[in-house]
Amino acid sequence: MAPLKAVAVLAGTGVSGVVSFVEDGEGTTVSGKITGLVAGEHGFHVHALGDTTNGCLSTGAHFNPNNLEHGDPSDKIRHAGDLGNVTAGPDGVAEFVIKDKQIPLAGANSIVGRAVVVHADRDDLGKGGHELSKSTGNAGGRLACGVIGLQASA
Ligand SMILES: [Cu+2]
Ligand SMILES: [Zn+2]
Repeated sequence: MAPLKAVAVLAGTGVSGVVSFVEDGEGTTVSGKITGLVAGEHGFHVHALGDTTNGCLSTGAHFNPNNLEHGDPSDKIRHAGDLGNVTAGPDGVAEFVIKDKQIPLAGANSIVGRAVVVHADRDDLGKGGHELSKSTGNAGGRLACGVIGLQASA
């Protein structure tokens, strides 16, 4: 089977980027570049809905097909959409490659048609002790988002 490919073009106020997804037999590789960020870590998730009619607010909560609490991507207890943080350098650019096994591009838990969101603040990965830690990682506002759509496979 040829790898499946998808892409999301992120748009927001002053923040933009492109995030690519490639699924092969090993899982999904997420690679991207986001510009216009404040230097430092920013929560990065797949949200449940591909609805941007009200900007990134209408993309819903973190994609969570197994009804678990928010966590670190390496945790057993996590939302499927929990991809941790991306880190922007002093130039405001985050470039990253993330490998994950919970975000397929086909099948019952496919992320195609959902959205990827980058946040204002660091995701505490469920461990911050804040009232929002176990739901959102207390990652703050939604800076930019994009709907994940299929791309021609390689
Ligand atoms: Cu999010
Ligand atoms: Zn989450």
